Amino acid sequence: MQIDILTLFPDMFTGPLTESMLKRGQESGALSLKIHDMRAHAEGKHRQCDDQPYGGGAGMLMMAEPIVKCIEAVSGERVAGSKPHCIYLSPRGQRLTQKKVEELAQKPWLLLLAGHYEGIDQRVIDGWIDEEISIGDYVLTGGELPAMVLVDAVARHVPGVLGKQESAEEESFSPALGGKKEYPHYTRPEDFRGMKVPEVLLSGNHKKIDEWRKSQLR
Ligand code: 4FV
Repeated sequence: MQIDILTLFPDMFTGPLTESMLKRGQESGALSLKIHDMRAHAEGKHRQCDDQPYGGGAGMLMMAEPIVKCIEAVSGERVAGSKPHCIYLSPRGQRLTQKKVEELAQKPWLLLLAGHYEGIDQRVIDGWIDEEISIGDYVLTGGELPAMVLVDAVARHVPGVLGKQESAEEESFSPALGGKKEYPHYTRPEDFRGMKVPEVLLSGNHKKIDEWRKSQLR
């Protein structure tokens, strides 16, 4: 899977997308993450990317041109005919769920647009965005963190990203658990400061362990 992220703050992605699972996913070639600075596509010596909202109101808006020029530059990078599935992260979007995550993980190419300030010119959404997605009903300073959340959640379902010992199968919200929140987990030591591991988990009786785990789903 290829994921292109459009942002005015490319340095924000160093760290979250370059460690652990996402790092391994890129090294294995299963995942290709590219960060694009939209300011590089802005006109004029000041490379202006934001301006005042028509109709007045507080704050600034991201202008359409730098965004669209960046989308077109990125979309044009691959074989003709194939285009990325374009997502704008915004509080007005549909809520990101595990179901949506697994749907997006089937796509070969995603383009994530991270807005800033009060948002972006609506004409970009109307003309170039396939869907708006929200990570929750609260307002952030930018779409960068939501983009990272989406990349992390989706990448786990891309074959070759999770190592063998890691599984996205039996976990919260997964079909394997009927979409429920997963059961409690324990590891060594058996006795941690007097707090014991439930006996059934030490029994080796996998039927009883499964029954107990089913009883603990939320
Ligand atoms: C957001 C969210 C979010 C709104 C204005 C960025 C901010 C600023 N995105 N889920 N919640 N975005 O708060 O996705 O441009």
